[in-house]
Amino acid sequence: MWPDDYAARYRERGYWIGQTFDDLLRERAASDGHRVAVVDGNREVTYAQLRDRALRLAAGLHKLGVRRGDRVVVQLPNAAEYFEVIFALFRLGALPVFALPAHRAAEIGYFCEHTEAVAFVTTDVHEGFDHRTLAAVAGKATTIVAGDPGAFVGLDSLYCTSQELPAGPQPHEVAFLQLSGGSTGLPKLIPRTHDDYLYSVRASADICGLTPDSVYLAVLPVAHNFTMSSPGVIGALHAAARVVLARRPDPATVLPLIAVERVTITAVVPPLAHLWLDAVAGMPQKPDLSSLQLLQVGGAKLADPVAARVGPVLGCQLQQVFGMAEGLVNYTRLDDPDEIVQHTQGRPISPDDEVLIVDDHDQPVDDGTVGHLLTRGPYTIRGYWRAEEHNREAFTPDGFYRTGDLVRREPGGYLVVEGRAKDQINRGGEKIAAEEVENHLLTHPAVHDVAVVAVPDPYLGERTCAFVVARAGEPAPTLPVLRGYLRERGLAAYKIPDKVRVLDAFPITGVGKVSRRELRSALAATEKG
Ligand code: J2J
Repeated sequence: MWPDDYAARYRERGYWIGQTFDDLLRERAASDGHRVAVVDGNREVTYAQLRDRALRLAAGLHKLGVRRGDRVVVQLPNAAEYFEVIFALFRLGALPVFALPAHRAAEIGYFCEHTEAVAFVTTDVHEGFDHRTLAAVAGKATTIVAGDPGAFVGLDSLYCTSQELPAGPQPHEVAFLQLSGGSTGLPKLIPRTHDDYLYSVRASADICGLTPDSVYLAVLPVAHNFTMSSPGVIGALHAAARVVLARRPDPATVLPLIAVERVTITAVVPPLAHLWLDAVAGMPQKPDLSSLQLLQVGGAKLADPVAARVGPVLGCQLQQVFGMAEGLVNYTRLDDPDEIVQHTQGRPISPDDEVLIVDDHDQPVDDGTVGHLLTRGPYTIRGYWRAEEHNREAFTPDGFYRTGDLVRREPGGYLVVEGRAKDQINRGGEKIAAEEVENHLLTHPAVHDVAVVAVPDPYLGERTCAFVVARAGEPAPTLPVLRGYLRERGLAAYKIPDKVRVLDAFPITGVGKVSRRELRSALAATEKG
């Protein structure tokens, strides 16, 4: 948590206003109750209905034993229930732990165990996968299912007639646990408070020009920090705007939705922007995208040629967003010149976001020189949840978060992302911690040693390659064998390596570590050859 003098300053400057998520929805239901908050297919939920259903669900969850401070793993697709569940938990002061729909037994089991979750809320079948099977790894958590519950508790059965609820949480308390992209063996959890998160949401809504007439299309998973807060679905609710949910991100689903719902703003990762641009450019009859004002692109570096096509092909403005679930979010501004919008990843939200760019010895570098990005501020965490040892490495003694990103600063404080120092693969915006995948692969009998690295990819930006040293006397493991093995271990599909290369030994750096750089260039050389 923030030291007292910082907390006092953030309050004095009007960033932390003492609002909880429950306050936000209550205020919106009072001022804009009749307006539509969420559109999910044919279903429309008004602000008043959302508030009413969230309270009834809070009562049902309370009856089931969910209490203030308890953790609840939430894994839901882009559906209206998501909002009812999270606002019910916010009302109780129970902490949602935001899992992604792509997560499988390995991740869900870990989240439930590590957070000692009392409940696991998921869906029945989504994208061909039966999420109810994950109940097997939920441990002590009660499995609650939206849709057909099978043998488990049905979410529908929990909406009680309104009843007295105990006092809710305080604004300075942790509201939820968000997931870190991570670079270590096990995913880290990010504790965000009502005060700090809602500040970033309000400021983001302002920067992105949201008004009650805005229509925000949620394309990426709603629980991802970008979709949730930059300004995302919570920003839209803050602005009394309308959230439209896309069940899938493909052009065939999304383009008609934009036309019919008169969407004004949406957020995507670079490969999706690329896909939409190609789809629209190739259509003889252009879809009606006249309502779309702003396409936000973030999560991974946007290539210059793609950035240049957004305006001409989609007829809307581009905004680059460089953010992280740990806090700091940078935006290009709506009135910035094209030069800045197309070639930088924006500047921080807050005048009190402290940005340091340093060399390998933590010494500041000159503007224009690439260095490690460190940051501290009114909505950037000071430590991961229950991860004392890791926190000593991930934060400086004076509380700066080491983002692991390599950036350079341009005039006006605009940042350009130049690379990464952390052992992470950014596969089209989906983050993969190399060590997490390595630890799974090391349990395979034919694997003696392994290093997982990013390899460049024209579409996704990066893909994953596992370099493997085979165990003596064992047949060298192949890509299908290792992929099948990881799937069986219940690892999310996006973390499963795209390539495998078997080596006799690893190149070693001066300090005795496996040289990932040499592995990457060896792969680039063999691919060219
Ligand atoms: C290059 N790298 C980027 C960008 C994120 C808004 C937008 C994105 C996220 C997000 C988010 C990048 N160019 N434009 O939470 O609120 C890489 C960096 C960063 C990491 C964070 C938000 N935008 N990145 O992507 O927690 O490496 O958040 O440190 O998933 O993504 O990942 P994540």
